[in-house]
Amino acid sequence: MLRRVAFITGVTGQDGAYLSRLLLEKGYEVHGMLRRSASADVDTERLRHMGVDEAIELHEGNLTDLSSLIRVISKVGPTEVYNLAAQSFVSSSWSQPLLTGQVTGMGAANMLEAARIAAPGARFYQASSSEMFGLASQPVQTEHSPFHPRSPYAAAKAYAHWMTVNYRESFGMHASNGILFNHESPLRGSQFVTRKITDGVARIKLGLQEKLHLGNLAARRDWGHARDYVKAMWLMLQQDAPDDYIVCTGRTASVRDFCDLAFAQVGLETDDHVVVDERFMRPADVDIMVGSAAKAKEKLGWSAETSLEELIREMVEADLARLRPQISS
Ligand code: NDP
Ligand code: GDR
Repeated sequence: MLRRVAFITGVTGQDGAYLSRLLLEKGYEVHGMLRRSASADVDTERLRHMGVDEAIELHEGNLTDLSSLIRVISKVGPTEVYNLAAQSFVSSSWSQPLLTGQVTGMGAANMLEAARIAAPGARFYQASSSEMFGLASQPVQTEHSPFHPRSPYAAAKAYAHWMTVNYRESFGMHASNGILFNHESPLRGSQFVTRKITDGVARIKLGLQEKLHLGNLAARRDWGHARDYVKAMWLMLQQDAPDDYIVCTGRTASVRDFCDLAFAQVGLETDDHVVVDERFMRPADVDIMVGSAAKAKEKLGWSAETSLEELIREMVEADLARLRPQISS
């Protein structure tokens, strides 16, 4: 049988956990990169939650250290490389703009170089982002819409995106960009607004907290489920030719709408609990983001399977289940 070996950077993040499980189910040998930290147990929590921590092999490395990338890729010999690692929190990209540039932008260039040198035949996936559209000049974003990044994070992702296109055109690499819109799950980091809301709703319901402090409630996003979106990543690398694809639901909702749905699930009201707090406002925000996944549907046969209501229900239930032991002990 054909050898199928995947190497995933950012394997300890939300998407890394879902993608690892998907690839293992498909019979892949899965390797991931782990950056050293003092809290290694916490780092692999999502992989444990998915039940895949024992099944994948982890290698130490860092996106900013090209030598580590070359060494690990040479050792693993991947047939597919998924570059998911990034400083991915938009808000932090204003307080750490240079680090964000080095990891999210230059880190992707390091990965392209490492793959070109150490695994030239491997197919390459770059985690591009809808944030690149930023101050959008068109109501619905397509693969042809112009970029207007609104944060150091988005500017770094735009560089990584064009480097991926450039390596495809310059060296004939099978390198594709997945321009993914916001996607969430119970494994979403708790700083991101959706998980902050579902965690807050669960805490308030269980009497562990009274108020939820949020920033811009009017911001609108196109929110899908990470479980659906990692399927699109894999499909991109199964195509004969590399290309760039938007992955989204096509539906937009505001942060306020998300709150209303999440609070309603536990019989509570947004207005009784949410406090608008200047600390969570951004120097520049993306006011509205919605895309068209028509190309992904046509070429990859992909479309989002989980509705916003289903996503919110799953996230609130997971946070309630996680927190309940705290009130009974
Ligand atoms: P997470 O923030 O959950 O995960 C980021 C991962 O990158 C973690 O594994 C983290 O490791 C790792 N990482 C950070 N810095 C480095 C570094 N210097 N070297 C090596 N690894 C590093 O992100 P998501 O899973 O949500 O997203 C995956 C990718 O997709 C990211 O590139 C993100 O920018 C992009 N994206 C995400 C979208 C979304 O809505 N989720 C939408 C569009 C794009 P550690 O665990 O040690 O912190
Ligand atoms: P985003 O996600 O910036 O879209 O980036 P985030 O959930 O952080 O913000 C979404 C919107 O909600 C508003 N908001 C708040 N955001 C946070 N984090 N905390 C708050 O309290 C709050 N209140 C309101 C924000 O202003 C914003 O408008 C995510 C990341 O996963 C990126 O890596 C990815 O590229 C993009 O999605 C697509």
